[in-house]
Amino acid sequence: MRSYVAGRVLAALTVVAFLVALAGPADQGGSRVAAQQQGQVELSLNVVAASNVACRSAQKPDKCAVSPGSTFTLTVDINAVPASGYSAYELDVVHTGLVSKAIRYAAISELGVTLPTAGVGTEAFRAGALTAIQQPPLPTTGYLGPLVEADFNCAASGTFKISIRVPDTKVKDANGDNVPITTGEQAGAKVADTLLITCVDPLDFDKDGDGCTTRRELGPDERLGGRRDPNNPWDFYDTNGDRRIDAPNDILGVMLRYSANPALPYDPAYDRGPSAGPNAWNTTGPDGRINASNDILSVMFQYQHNCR
Ligand SMILES: [Ca+2]
Ligand SMILES: [Ca+2]
Ligand SMILES: [Ca+2]
Repeated sequence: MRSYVAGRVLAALTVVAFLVALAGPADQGGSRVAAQQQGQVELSLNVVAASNVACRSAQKPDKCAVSPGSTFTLTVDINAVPASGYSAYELDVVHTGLVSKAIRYAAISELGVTLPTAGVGTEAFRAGALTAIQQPPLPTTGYLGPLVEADFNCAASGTFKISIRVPDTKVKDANGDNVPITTGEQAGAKVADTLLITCVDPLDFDKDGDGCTTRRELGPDERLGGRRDPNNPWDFYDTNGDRRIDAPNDILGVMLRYSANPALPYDPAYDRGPSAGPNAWNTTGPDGRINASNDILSVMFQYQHNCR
């Protein structure tokens, strides 16, 4: 029995070695346009929702806050694959400044042959799985969702970058050939996705990216950014990112783009939709027109509101 199991493991490693040998040169990369074409694999990083975590953007987080000293769980997800599916993957995830505590595979029956994970306790990890132990052509799967989970501790204060590194990350078709992975450039390296983790109290994190922390938005004083919604990015009328609302940049900027008689071209940064209430500044997203009631009045009501 033991030699049978050992034989199976060796066979798996042999197939993987064969697949890796087949890998050939890196994914050709290409422009954003090419990346959006069909037939590519899309991978992303996410953090499992928990009370000690807040992430910007519900669909695809790019920045998350985690309470200092607490643990969070990262997932590597596969979100899009070619119609013909895939037979194997190998992930190369770099997380400078953070040290993984545990790495687990998601229970996916179609990708049941998993490789031993590598990198626990270091600043990078590797994990891979395939559909079957046999010579190509391998069976394929169209599975979408989390592939791997990794636990981390936000021990230090600061902001840490996690990236899925390409070309060391590979996804294979039935013949063991690389399926192109959607990538972006980051500091000269190709990455399938990047996520920033800031070890800070989620209340002191600007979850919706409007310039005010969640603590400020939940506060009682609108002049300090309060009486707002920490999940509404449109309720602080800062048009230039300086985290306060003044006359020359914000109020004048909106007035000069008054749609009925514009002196400057339309820019969605200066536009808001109607207020969702109860206050004039609790506005919805751009509605394509800069008018008196939604826009000019709303920004004037926020004069000198300050989130610095
Ligand atoms: Ca905010
Ligand atoms: Ca807000
Ligand atoms: Ca408007």
